[in-house]
Amino acid sequence: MNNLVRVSRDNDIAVITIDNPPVNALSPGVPEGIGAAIDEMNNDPAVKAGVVIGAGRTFVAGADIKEFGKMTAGGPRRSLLPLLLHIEDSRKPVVMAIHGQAFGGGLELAMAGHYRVASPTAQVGQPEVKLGIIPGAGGTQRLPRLVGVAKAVEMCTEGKPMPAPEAVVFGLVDALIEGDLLAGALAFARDAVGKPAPKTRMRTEKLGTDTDNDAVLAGARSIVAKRQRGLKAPLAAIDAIEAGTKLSFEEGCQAEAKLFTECLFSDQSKALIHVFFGEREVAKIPDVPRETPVLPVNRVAVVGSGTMGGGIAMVFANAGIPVLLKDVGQAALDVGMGKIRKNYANSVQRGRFTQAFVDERLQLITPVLNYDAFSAVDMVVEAVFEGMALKKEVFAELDRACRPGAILASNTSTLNIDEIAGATSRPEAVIGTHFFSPANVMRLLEIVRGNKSSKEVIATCMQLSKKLGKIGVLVGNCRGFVGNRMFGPYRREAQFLVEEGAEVEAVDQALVEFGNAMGPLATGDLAGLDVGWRIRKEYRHLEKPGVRQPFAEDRLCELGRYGQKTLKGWYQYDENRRASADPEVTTLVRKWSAEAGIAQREISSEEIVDRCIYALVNEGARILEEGYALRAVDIDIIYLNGYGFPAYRGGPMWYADTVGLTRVYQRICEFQQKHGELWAPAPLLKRLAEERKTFAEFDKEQVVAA
Ligand code: 3H9
Repeated sequence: MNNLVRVSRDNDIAVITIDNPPVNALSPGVPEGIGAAIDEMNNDPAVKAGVVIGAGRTFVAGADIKEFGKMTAGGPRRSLLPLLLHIEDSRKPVVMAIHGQAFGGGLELAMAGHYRVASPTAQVGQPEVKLGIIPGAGGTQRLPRLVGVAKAVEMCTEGKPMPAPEAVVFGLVDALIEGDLLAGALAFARDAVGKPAPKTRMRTEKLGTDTDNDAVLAGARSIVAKRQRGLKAPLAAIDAIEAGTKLSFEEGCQAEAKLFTECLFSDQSKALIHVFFGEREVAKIPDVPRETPVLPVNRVAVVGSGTMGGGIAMVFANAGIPVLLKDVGQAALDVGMGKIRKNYANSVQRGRFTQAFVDERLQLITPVLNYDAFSAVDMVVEAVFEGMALKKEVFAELDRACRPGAILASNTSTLNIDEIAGATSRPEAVIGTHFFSPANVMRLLEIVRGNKSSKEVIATCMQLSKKLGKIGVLVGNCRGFVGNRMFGPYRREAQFLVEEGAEVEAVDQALVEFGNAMGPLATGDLAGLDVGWRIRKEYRHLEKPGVRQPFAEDRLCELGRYGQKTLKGWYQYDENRRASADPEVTTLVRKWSAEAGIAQREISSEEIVDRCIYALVNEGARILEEGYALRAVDIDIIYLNGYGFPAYRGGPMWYADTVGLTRVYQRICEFQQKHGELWAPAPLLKRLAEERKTFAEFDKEQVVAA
């Protein structure tokens, strides 16, 4: 035994407690401790059965993910399989008592017990696929034996948690324990004494026939190919489960181990593990420590009931927070509320929410036409039309209407938050909360720190983002903040490529094959090409003379081709907004390029990807150096959650690390020679390339410096 696992006695039952905070991961020492505890139980004649339970907030969240990096760097490979066989072969029955989560190796551990009982709020799952791996401790072999092949495939490919009550229905959990879990588990264990203890690996009744399984597995492979395009782990999980249906348990475990190792050593897994820790890292702000006091956010208001405002109101309502939705006229408010109702109705239709849930949420949204009730709210999110004069007017109004201490947030995507804060007498209360469209769906929330935003306001918004189901990333106040500032050069290159001879579809296709959810030109059509056009017109005076600027999109806008909303943009659209290539666009762009003297040439998909993605990386490096993002990983998390960048590539900065910064830098220098100053390499990129370092190493240096 060791201090990570302890054994106590409740009369004739041994209680084996795993105590490895914060989540009882199976770090080195924990499996050894459990093994020793099982031995102690079996060797003690006074003990008749055992209960395994987790201390603290959870059962076991799985293998220690930090250990994977050590393994792939040449460290020892630890297998849990022998321990799990040891538990399953225990002479005395073992009851696994689950609260919180039994995830990954935690569920594999639980399945090796003879019985599983759980608190009603517990969750079980095999989320390994989200880390680019598959269950590696017999999960692909034991799970189908308990829940059947189809459910096991679903759990291992999607990685979603299953609530305990559902786990009972599927036979994964034997009983729910209301009230005290340990007391219930002890009673269950006493009842099991003297009865034959079922070993999961010996069970075959749910394994199904080859014919049934072939159909299930083929169906799952085709779903994965569509929904998890480019990901290797879900397919590997299906292969491992298939092996379990055709081979013995031992052979199935061998097949699983081989596939697990292949996945673990893949770039995809390394990227996804980077994302796992990155999502947690972004919550850490060096000068806003965890213990910073947070302000209460129990009632909020949203100003502006347009698409963004309505979506933001839904986000708060979905989190159970009452929200006032304000607009200037009844007609606008009716349209806004109508859209919210329609969105909710669609969610009910798609089975995402129940009607009762939606009814409750709608009750939480109160449409209002003035600021009268604003004195009672803790936070306001302004989401009016993107214009500085209007924003200032609204903030001056909020300053008058809101109580001291209320947070005044702006959903601006481009404007200067300090200038907005200047319209109030309390700039310390002002902050940017940049939601992404559709706000009720997209996970990203850029939290824009103004010069004077107080630490309490920052800490509150960071914490609130989690409550809202968002991932909050703190960014600095520069034009476009982090996400949109980088998106500019990315979309600029996409346009340049078309102006130089690439087909519109070829540009989008290359980036979709890279793994992006959508190509840059199709994204422009979706968002509305006129949005960027208007902004560019406003900022034209800032463009450096003699530096090449893209023209195709502006010209398309001059022809009224604004994208999907006008059914014409880079593509043409039918009435259902289905896109097809538009030969007119090709003709027009070729003509404009000839007039501008731009030589036409064949462009490879490799060049398309390099130009667009390295444009992101170069701008990202500038942002990092200028301090507008805290770490490279913050930029990655922004791109994965707000811009459809493929998670299995880890984000643009991580991707650049995997390519090698020297190579990225050299390619950028080539582009600079061919295409001019817009491609001047970021000084930080140059330095890291010369020092043969990575952005990940840069992040570590930052942490040390802080
Ligand atoms: C696996 O099991 C493979 C097996 O098949 C065996 C193969 C041999 N390891 O998320 P939180 C840290 S693969 C190490 O903020 P919450 C986390 O980084 C694993 N560390 O809390 C954070 O640290 P910090 C399969 C872990 O309450 C702290 O714990 N399992 C692990 O919002 C708190 O985490 C999974 O993929 C871990 N396994 O959520 C489950 N888990 O404070 C992954 C967490 O320094 N974990 N940490 O930033 C989760 O889904 C959530 O953490 C959980 C709690 C829902 C459990």
